[in-house]
Amino acid sequence: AAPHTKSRCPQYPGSKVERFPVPDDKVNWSQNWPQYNPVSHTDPAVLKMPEWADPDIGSFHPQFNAVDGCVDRTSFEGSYKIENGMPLNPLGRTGVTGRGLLGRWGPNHAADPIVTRWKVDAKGAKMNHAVSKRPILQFVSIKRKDCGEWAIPGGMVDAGEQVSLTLQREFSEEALNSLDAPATERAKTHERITKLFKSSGFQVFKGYVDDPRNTDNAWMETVAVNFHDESGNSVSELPLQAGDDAGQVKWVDVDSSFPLYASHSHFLEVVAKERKAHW
Ligand code: RP5
Ligand code: MG
Ligand code: MG
Repeated sequence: AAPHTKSRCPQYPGSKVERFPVPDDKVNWSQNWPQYNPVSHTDPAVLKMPEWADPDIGSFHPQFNAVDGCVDRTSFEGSYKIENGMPLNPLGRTGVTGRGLLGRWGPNHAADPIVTRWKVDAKGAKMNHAVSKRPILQFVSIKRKDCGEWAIPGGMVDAGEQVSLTLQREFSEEALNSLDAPATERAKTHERITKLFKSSGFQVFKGYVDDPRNTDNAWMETVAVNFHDESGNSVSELPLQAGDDAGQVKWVDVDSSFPLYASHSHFLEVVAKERKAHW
């Protein structure tokens, strides 16, 4: 497969910054490339130092490749290199240095909850795909407000937060709009979905995400977990409502032709194969 691609998208998201074009054969840091001259970019929102962001390098000396206080700076991809005090993207060059829109130097940890059910007809019978003849899975997908792409309702692991909590919290915020719900309703929803999220789920992926926000010094990593509502009477019965960084939410048929944000399509392929569903 080609090395990270979305991490080399010509224009950096949310900006007018153009990445230094990196051809496939120059992505790997081991390729000597003296002409490489990437632009440095860190979004003003990050420089304002909200709680989810690190200070700029200089007086700031985080512990890379370690759990640094509440912030996990270890990478699922192994030990990453530090050059001039800055961590190097383990997948290679992206054409931009600095942090762009990402808060952390090095790995920025996220969690992706993939909530699925079987597609059924009016009588409740599983529906098979006309071509593959396999049953069709559906997953809860959100339309991201930042770029308008459909995606898994994932989000960043807060400092010190357990990934299992991030999975349920982000799903509740983005697909059930828990942030805007009154406390009583929020408690009810919490109770309804806790059973599904407490089931261990199927770990689909753990590692680097080919996210358009990645830079040479900051990148996304995730743990993607599939929670499957086999009988269709758990989350399937809850009304979906988009919230936080999600503009829309709906059940989407799992199918290779449906374009998704970052490497999310790859995660769904793994789920489809595991559940012997249509892909
Ligand atoms: C992707 O960005 C991850 O796979 C996850 O879905 C998402 C987390 O970022 P935000 O949704 O918080 O922007 O790389
Ligand atoms: Mg979120
Ligand atoms: Mg999100």
